[in-house]
Amino acid sequence: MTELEKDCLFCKIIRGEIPSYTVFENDDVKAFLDISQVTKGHTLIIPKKHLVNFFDYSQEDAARFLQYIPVVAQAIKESDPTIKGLNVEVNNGEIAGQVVMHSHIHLIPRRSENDPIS
Ligand code: IU
Repeated sequence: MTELEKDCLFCKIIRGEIPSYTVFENDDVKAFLDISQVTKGHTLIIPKKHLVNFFDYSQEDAARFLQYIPVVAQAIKESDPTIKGLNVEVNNGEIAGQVVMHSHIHLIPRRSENDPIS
């Protein structure tokens, strides 16, 4: 394990050193509830490989990890009949609002036009 992986918050979540509520998990990715949910069910999908953001992805990484976005989106929608839609958001780089430097994709369920959304 590299020093980066040892100290990375989301690598610690993958290793189970920090608790999280898992929504979906396999050998490639983990999806878990965001600690500060914009709407109920706000989920983050992260690759188990430590990639900083999309600027770090090879084509193989993209094919391997991003295929799970619709899989998790469908699972979230099917889990709650009040969910009518879902935003998929990715912040790449500090200037774009990225705070945690381990790649993550936000899945934010939408139930009404008045849902708070950041
Ligand atoms: P951002 O795209 O890097 O800005 O999003 C980081 C997200 O990680 C943000 O929505 C936080 O609420 C979330 N998060 C978390 O789920 N658990 C944590 O321990 C920390 C941040 I720190």
